[in-house]
Amino acid sequence: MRVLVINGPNLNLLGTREPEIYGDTTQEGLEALIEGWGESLGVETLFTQSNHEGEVVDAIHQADGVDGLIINPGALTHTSRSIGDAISSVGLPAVEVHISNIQQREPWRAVSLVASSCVRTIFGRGLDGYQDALRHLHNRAATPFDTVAYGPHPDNVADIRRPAGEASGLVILIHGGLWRQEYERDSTETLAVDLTGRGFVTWNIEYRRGREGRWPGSAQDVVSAIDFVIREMPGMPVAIVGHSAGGHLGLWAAARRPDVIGMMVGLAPITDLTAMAGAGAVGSRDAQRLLDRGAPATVDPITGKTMLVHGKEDEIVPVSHSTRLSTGARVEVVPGMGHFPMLDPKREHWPLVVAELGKSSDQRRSELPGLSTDR
Ligand code: CA2
Repeated sequence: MRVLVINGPNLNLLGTREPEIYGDTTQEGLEALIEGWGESLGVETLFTQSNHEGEVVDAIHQADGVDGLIINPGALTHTSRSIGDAISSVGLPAVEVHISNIQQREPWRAVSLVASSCVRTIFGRGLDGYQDALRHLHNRAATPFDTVAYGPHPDNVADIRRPAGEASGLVILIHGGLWRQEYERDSTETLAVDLTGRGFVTWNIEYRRGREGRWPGSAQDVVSAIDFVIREMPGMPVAIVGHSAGGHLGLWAAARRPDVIGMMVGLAPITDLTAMAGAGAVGSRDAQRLLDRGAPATVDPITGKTMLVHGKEDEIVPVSHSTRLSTGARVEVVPGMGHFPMLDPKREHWPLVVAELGKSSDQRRSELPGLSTDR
């Protein structure tokens, strides 16, 4: 796979000015980082940067022999119709990336004229946004999916991926990201692709975040997304896998639907908002906002049907969020692991999760009359 990375006006100044917004890595440094991220995914990366709108358009037209684009059009994002048209005209999947959080700066930056020509817009994640964009392009090439609306809000969507043969069960994935606007379902996509390859239908959900989300918005959407898919697939064994804040949402939602959820897996889940709010670390302010809006201080496992997997070295959500629930859940503490490797199906925790999901769907199929148990 080959991906062309296009950076627009002023991005050649990276690392020289406004480090509080754009960091201190130079354009050259950024391109070296992206090249390395590409190599670890088996994706070849090509680069171009221009301060001129017409040259950005030309670069898109000339993107021969590439399978996807990553584009940060700089301030042209907010003014250029021709860049969006050029992207649409070449018919390549393009991911729009912004280093800064364009939703939380001047109002004119929140408007993107290229977004509707792109398959995803990633913003406010710093340089990591480029890595996430590469991963998204890689995942979308690996397994086809459909995006389905489960409710009226633009964030009420989920990606469904279906296995080649008969499905052994349904896994609902809930991404994390502290209920913030800038973190979306691309983070759980690699797990969804892996599980689909193992015979599960996967339903990787989006939900309202930020001001419209948090509590109760995010939680209401998660329940709607679950109800929607189980109505569509009656009799299918159902499991939830939620990471971080998605673990919090999953544990809460699973407790609301205990008879339909066969297994709840929390990957580095947040289970105690009071502890998180008081820690004075990343996520404290976010947890406090949920508490202020009436979220329950703690979430509990559904006994006998919950597995919590947590890295001992988790730098965002301390392992105590899982170990405090070890009487009601199977808790696996993984030595030497942090918060984000939980999203990598190549890591050592994943076979444990896969085995648990398989066991629970086999058991569910044997309980449900009329469903064949042999696959
Ligand atoms: O956040 C982003 O990545 C932007 O696309 C960057 C553009 C800005 O106009 C967009 O609204 C958001 C500007 C790039 C300016 O880059 C500089 C880098 C270092 C020093 C000064 C400017």
